[in-house]
Amino acid sequence: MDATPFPNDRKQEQREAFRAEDPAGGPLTTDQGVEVDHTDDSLAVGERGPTLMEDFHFREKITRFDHERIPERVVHARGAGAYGYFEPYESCAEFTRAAFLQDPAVRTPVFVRFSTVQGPKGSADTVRDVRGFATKFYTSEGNYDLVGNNFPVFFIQDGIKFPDFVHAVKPEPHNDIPTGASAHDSLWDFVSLQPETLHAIMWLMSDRAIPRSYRMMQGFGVHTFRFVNAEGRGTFVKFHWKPRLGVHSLVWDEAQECQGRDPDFNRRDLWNAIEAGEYPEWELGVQLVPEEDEFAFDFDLLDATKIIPEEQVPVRPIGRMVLNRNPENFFAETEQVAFHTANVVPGIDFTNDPLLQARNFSYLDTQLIRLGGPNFSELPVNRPLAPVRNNQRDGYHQSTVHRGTNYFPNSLGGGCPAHAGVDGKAFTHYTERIDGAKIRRRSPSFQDHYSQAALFFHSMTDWEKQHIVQALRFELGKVDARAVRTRTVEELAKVDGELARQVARGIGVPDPSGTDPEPAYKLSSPALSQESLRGDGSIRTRQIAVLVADGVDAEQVTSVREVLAGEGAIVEALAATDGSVSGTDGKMHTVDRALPTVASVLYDAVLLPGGPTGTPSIISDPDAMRFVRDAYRHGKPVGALGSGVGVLSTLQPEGLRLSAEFHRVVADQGVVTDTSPGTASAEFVREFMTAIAAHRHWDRPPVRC
Ligand code: HDE
Repeated sequence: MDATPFPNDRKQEQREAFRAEDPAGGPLTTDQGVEVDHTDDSLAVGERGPTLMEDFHFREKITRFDHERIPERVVHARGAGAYGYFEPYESCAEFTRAAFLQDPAVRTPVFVRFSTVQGPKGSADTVRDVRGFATKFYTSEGNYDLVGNNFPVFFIQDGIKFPDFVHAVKPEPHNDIPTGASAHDSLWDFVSLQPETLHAIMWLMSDRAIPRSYRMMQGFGVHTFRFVNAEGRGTFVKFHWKPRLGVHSLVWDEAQECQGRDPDFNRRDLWNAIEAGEYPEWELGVQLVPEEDEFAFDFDLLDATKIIPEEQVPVRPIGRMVLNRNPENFFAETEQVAFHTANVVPGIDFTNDPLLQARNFSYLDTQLIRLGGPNFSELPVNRPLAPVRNNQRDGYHQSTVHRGTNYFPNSLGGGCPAHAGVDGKAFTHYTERIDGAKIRRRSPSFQDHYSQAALFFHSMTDWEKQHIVQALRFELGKVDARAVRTRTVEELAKVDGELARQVARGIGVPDPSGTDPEPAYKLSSPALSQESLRGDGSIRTRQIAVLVADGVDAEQVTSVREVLAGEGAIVEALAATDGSVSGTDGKMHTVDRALPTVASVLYDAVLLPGGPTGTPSIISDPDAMRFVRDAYRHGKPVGALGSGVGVLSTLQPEGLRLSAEFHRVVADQGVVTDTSPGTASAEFVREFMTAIAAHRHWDRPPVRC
C-alpha cells in the first residue's frame, strides 16, 4: 500500500538544493585554468611507487587545502548571516541627514550576522551567552555598520578592560576549558571584583542569553550614538531592533540538551525559515535625547552599562528590516564579512563613550590580521555599493587594477579624485567642544553599578526571577573557588538581598553579610520583561511534533495539521521508526522523522492524537514518553485528542485539569485536551493555537511519572 503524506506543504521548499557554482558546467581545471583529467590518484612511479614532486595538480590541490582556514574572530567566532533590506517608515530628516533614513520608497540592502561570543567557530549555538547582532547597511552614501548585541548593556565601561574581560570569560588558559560557557572560575572571579559587570551579568543570567531563535531576539546598538541633521544639529540616539515574532527563549535544561541534539539549532532555524519564505523581520526603533538633556538622567549617557528606561524615553519606530536571502557560501560571506563601528555615514556620528571609542580602533585592526591585509573591503560581502575613489593602493590581495595618479593634490590626473563637499554630501565630523586635562581616570558619573542591575531584576516577572536565580546557582555552582562564590554573593546582595540569599543557599555559602539595599532600588521598567515582548501573537514557523504509531486516528492528525500548517507552523509526524504508519482510515501515512533521531527540545509543541492501538503503542515507547515528559516540563504546549489524553494521564500531572468523559475541550497551563472522539473540534484547534502562540507555560504542576 502506498503511503499518504500527512499534508506538510513547506517541507519541499525547505529542501531546496544548493545552486551549483557553475550552472553551465565544464571540466575540472587547475588554478591556472589548465584542464585536469584525473584527480583521484597522484602521479607516481609505477602503480606502487613513490609520488612525484612534478605532480603540480596534486601539490596545488593540497596547498590550497592547507591554506583553507583563516584565524577565527577573537570573539563572536560562531555566527550565521543573511541578506535582506531595510526601509524607513518616514523621513527622519528632522534628526539625521543619513540618506537611508529619508525616503520610505528606498530600500537599502543589508547583511546581518548573528553570533555567540565566547565559543569557537565550531561550538554549539544554544550556550548561555550574549548574541551579536551586527548589521551592514549598503547605503547610497557608503556602508554603515550597526554592530550591536541582543543585550542593551555591556560588561565593562572602558574598552581598555576588554582584553581582561574576554580573557576571563574565554576558556581557561591551562586546559582550554570550558567551551562556550561562562560557568567557570575566571569569569566569576572577574565579575566579583569588577562590579560594573553586574548589570550585563543580570541579562546574561536571564533567559535573554538562551534565545529560541535569532529571529526571536531583540538587538541593541548599546552605546549612545549621535544623529546629525542637515543643519548640523546633534541628537543623542540609542538603537533598538524589535523582532516581529516577539522575544522567546529556551529553558536552560533544554538549551543544554540542544547543544548535543543539534549544535546548529539557531543557525539551522534561521536558514530554514529563510528557505521556507518565512522572512524574519525586525522593527528599528530609536530613543532620542536632545543635546540639552545630556545631564537630565541619574546615570551618564556615555556609560554603556546603562539603559535609558523606555518609560523615560519611549522607543520611536523608524523603519523595518527583512532578511530574505541566505548566503551562498558561508566562508565567502558570513566568515569574511568585516564589521567596523567606525563605518558610519553622514548623519550618524559617535559620542565620547570610552567603550565605543575603543571599538572604533579595534574593529579595523582585527580585520587586518583576520582577513590578511588591508584590502578586505574589496571582498563582495564588504564592498560598498557607493563608488570608491581614493589614493589608497597595493597591499596583500589587491584585486583592483588602479590606473592613473595615486596622490593628492595632482594636476597630472586632472586633480582626481577631488575633495568632496561642494554639494554638502561629504561626511563632516560633528563639531563638539572638548575642554579637559589629559588624565587616566573613570568619570565619577560612571560609579553607580547597582541601580540598573536592580532595575532589571525588579522588572522581571516571578518566573523570570526564578530563572535568574537558577542560572546563578548553576554558574556559581561550577566555580571551584569558594571565595569567588562568596564574593559574588556579596556583590549580588547590593543588587537585591533576597536574590543573593536564594543564590547563596543553592551554592553552599553563607548568606550575605550586609543589610539589604535601600528600597530606592526597587524601581521597575515593564518594557524589560519578556512578558511585554510577545510579538505578533502568530504561530508562524513554530515546530510542532505529532506523535504517531500504527492505529493512529489519521483524521484527527490531518484536521489539526492542516490548520496549523495553514497558519505557518511546521508540523512533523514522528514515530518509533521512519517509514509509515497505518491509520484508522485504513491508509498508510508517511512518518517525517524517527523518534530516536530527534528530541522534544527541537520542537515548540507536541500533539498526541488518539487511536485504539496508536495510544497504547505511544505509552509503551520510552522514547515517546520521554518526549512528552520533556515537552511538559519545559513548559511547551501539549495538545491531546481522544485516547491521546491517556498519554498525559499516564504521566500523572498533579492537579492539572484534563478533559474527562463529560468535558469537551479543557485548556490548563498550555495543556489542551479533548476526549471526544473523531475530528478535532474548531475549539480545540483554537485553544491549542493560543497555547502555541504564548510559547511557554510556567506554572505547571510537576508530573509524578
Ligand atoms: Fe565587539 N569585537 N568589541 N562588541 N563585537 C568584535 O571584531 C571589541 C563590543 C560585537 O559578526 C571583533 O570583527 C572591543 C560591544 C559584535 O563579525 C573585535 C570592545 C558590542 C561582533 C571586537 C567590544 C560588541 C564583535 C572580533 C570593547 C555590542 C561580531 C572580530 C571596547 C554593542 C561582528 C571582529 C561580526 C566583534 C572588539 C565590545 C559587538 C575584536 C575592543 C559593546 C556583534 O574587533
